[in-house]
Amino acid sequence: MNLIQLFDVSLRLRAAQPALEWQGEIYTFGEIDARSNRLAQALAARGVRQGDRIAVYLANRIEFIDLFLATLKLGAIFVAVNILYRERELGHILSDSEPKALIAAGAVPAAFPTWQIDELTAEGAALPADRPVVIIDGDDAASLIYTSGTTGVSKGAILTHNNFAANTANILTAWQITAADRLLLALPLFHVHGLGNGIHAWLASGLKLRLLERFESGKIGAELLEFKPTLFFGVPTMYVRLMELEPEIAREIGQAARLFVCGSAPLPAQLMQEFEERFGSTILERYGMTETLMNISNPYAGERRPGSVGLPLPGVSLKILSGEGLPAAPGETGELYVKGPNVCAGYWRREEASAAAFTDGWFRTGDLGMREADGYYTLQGRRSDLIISGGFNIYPREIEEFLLEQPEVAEAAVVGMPDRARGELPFAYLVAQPGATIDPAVMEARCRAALASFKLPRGFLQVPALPRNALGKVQKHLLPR
Ligand code: MLC
Ligand code: AMP
Repeated sequence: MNLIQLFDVSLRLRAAQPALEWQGEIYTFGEIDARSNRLAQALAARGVRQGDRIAVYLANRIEFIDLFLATLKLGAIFVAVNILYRERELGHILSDSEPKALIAAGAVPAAFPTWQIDELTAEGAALPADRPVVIIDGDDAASLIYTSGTTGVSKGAILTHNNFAANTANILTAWQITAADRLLLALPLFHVHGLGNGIHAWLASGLKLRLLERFESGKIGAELLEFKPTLFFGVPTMYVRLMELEPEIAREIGQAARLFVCGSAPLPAQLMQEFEERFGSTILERYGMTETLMNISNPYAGERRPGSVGLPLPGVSLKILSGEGLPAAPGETGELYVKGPNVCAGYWRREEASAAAFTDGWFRTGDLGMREADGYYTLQGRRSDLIISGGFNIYPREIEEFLLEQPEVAEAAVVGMPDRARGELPFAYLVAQPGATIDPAVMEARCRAALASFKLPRGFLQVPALPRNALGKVQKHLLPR
């Protein structure tokens, strides 16, 4: 089955029902279907064909959804790009995925053929709302989402229609999502949390969605009070921000809601407890990855265990291998491997990296964890030095490489510092070239211009040398945090 066939339970069967609230307007599922049909016609008129990549550099807005559906309807591949990316990061994705075009609103920080979304929408308005006739198989690629995996450069995880369909079916059943739900979505749509869970759960269940351009802590309380969602998906930082709401407001929001789901980074057990006291609702934590979509979730009915991510989702196989590559005993820490219909088809045009990511058909997550005797899984960190800040992944190596390009820098090591709200924040230790001095303000300005804002190191400390082991490898764990 392809995703459009899955979404037709809403797009066609609930055509007259309200589907989406966006900036005060209400759109029916039939309108969502028609808008994306027209946009698909406009894309086809510009030469987009099945298998082409369409890169999308947009903040959350209704046209993001139109483009996603239009791309799928043409059998093309949706390349979602983080709107916070700058020239360097965007340039890499464009040269790697070779899209037919980059679709944006306004100027983009890349020299690449760009189509303006407003022009495309206007072109589509003059075209019939007929759905393109294309045969799309479940194993066809639906989307490329860029991530660095456990090591190395950013690579496009190939997510097929079947991957997303399996994930959607799983979360609908696991979290009992139905057409009666109301979802307030403030997550960015360019990641699998917002797209694969938020948008797909909406279209496959027929629930009512209110989409926000982004999560703003000063406005979220009013949105929650007004829309009264039954369902909310967030990263831990969002729950930290929600704790700033007044107790009476929190209680009212909690009474209207049926379920708060949290993922993309560890949810501190204490935050879960404080949230429960304030909102009267127990957050359900789950664990996923770009390459695998959702793997493990606390149960809807049953114990939502603080500090644990719960039990494997239907069809998802998990194993934990200890340091020696042997199956870990209950309570023993090891690396998590995943197999199932949710796991991506590999990395776009990177056979070596794809082969390295799988061992005997099992995807190597790079996450460390253990299984308790009763089957609950607990995550305990990562094999790589990946930093997660506000739910956004940061690969220290990418920042280090940029810092090493600076003429006054001889050595660089970026580590994650603990942060109450964002989980971690990047921090740079630098060794200067002989005779040079490092000016933190200059470093900050250069990083700000070249990197997405969440990657900006919160400090640049010049040190005489980096701690290294006998083999010369930097021992990051010895750097003060
Ligand atoms: C954050 N910023 C944004 C933004 N989100 N800018 C534009 N659009 C957005 N959507 C920028 C801000 O400008 C600011 O930059 C900095 O990030 C912090 O923003 P803030 O306003 O101070 O917000 P804060 O309260 O810290 O909350 C940040 C946040 C954001 C939680 C809203 O980090 C966020 O949306 N995170 C979600 C990430 C996500 O979806 N991850 C899922 C990956 S998939 P400056 O320059 O002012 O500092 C995955 C798999 C899985 O991991 O399991 O789900
Ligand atoms: P991404 O590559 O952006 O999809 O991020 C995936 C990573 O986020 C995983 O490999 C985990 O390290 C982390 N992650 C996701 N959910 C959780 C969770 N509930 N607890 C801890 N880490 C998580």
